Amino acid sequence: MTRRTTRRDMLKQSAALAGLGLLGMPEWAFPAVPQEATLVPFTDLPDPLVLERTPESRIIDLRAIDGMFTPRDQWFTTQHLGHPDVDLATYRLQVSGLVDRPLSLSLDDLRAMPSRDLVFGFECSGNRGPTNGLSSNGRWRGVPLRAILDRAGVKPEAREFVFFGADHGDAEVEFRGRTYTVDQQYGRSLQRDQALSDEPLLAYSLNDEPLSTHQGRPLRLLIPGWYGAPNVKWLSEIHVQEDQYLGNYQARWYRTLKAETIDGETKYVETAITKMRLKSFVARVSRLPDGRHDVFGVVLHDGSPIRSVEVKVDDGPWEPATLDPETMREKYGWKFFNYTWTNATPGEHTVTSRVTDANGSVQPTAEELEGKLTFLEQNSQVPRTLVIG
Ligand SMILES: Nc1nc2c(c(=O)[nH]1)N[C@H]1C(S)=C(S)[C@@H](COP(=O)(O)O)O[C@H]1N2
Ligand SMILES: [Mo]
Repeated sequence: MTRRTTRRDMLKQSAALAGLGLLGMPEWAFPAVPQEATLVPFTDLPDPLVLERTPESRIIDLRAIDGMFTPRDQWFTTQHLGHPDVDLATYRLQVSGLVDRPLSLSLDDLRAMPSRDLVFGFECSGNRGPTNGLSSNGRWRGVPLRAILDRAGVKPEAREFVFFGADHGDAEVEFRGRTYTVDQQYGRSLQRDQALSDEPLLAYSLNDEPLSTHQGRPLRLLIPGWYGAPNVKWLSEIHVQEDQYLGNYQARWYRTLKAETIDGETKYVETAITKMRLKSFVARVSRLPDGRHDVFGVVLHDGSPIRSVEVKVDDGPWEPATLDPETMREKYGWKFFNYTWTNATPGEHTVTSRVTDANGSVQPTAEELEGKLTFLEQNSQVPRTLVIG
């Protein structure tokens, strides 16, 4: 089942979005697409663009973003082992291993605990341009992980906190050139200081509705500022142990191999997929009635304050873009930016964005990322191509 998004659909959508613009926010008009604005098609996307939309996975169409929060039924979604059957009536979250009081919590038990909201947008670590549609933003609600662990009482020797989903299935384990296909449960782990920090959330709702099956009903782990993979869906067990957890989706499937130059010497390093690497991308370009063009885009990051977003047309200078103050209020949400392109000439152009954070990290170019051999964490600048008529 795939959904075709034709250019005509997109134009209809932009007209539908326009009504919202009439609410009028003088400095930041989002969506900055007035009624008469027309989308300029990207030539780096096939037309029509066919985005994967199966019952189990969904890639979002960035050109259709029409608000800060991605609606629950449009959130991007993916997983490795399909959707497990979870019976909500008999569901229990088990907390086991190195704890003083092992727990078995029903949904009612969880809902009776103090809850907290979290605005958090994330992307799959495999997300990349030009579609970049494995990303979304939402308002989640749930119980802080810390509260559950405090209730269980973590023993002093506990080092590793393993989070298992209810999903399992055949997966490949490679060892010295041989591959073993064995049944595996989806699992991810956190170290002690990460697990006991105040940040991780066990979420049961998204945008004020219970999680859908896609989002991990009834309960998922969320680690603000991190990539998608650690946000374990259909959470069924938290196992506390001393040894390092080496499951497939922790130790092998999700890692990055890259060359680093240390004291003039090239070293190859392997790192785990944790915090999101600073990324921005142009999501759409629309022609305004007065002939100017609006460049609208998105920033994804680990929650460090954003210093600036800049936009460049062809090989011109980097020009400052405007960050949307509403999205800037949320530490872990995605951020929107706008740039008004005033003197677009007919013909082919590229439009590129780059983001810089307060730590001085600058979104790299594709060339700067060449030393990264594996494809995850692809956060390079994406030059979008289009033709002005
Ligand atoms: N139990 C479980 N949780 C999982 C996965 C999975 O396969 N099983 N996939 C992870 C990956 S790789 C991503 S990108 C996110 C996707 O979350 P979403 O479907 O809510 O967008 O879920 C993560 N959590
Ligand atoms: Mo992912």
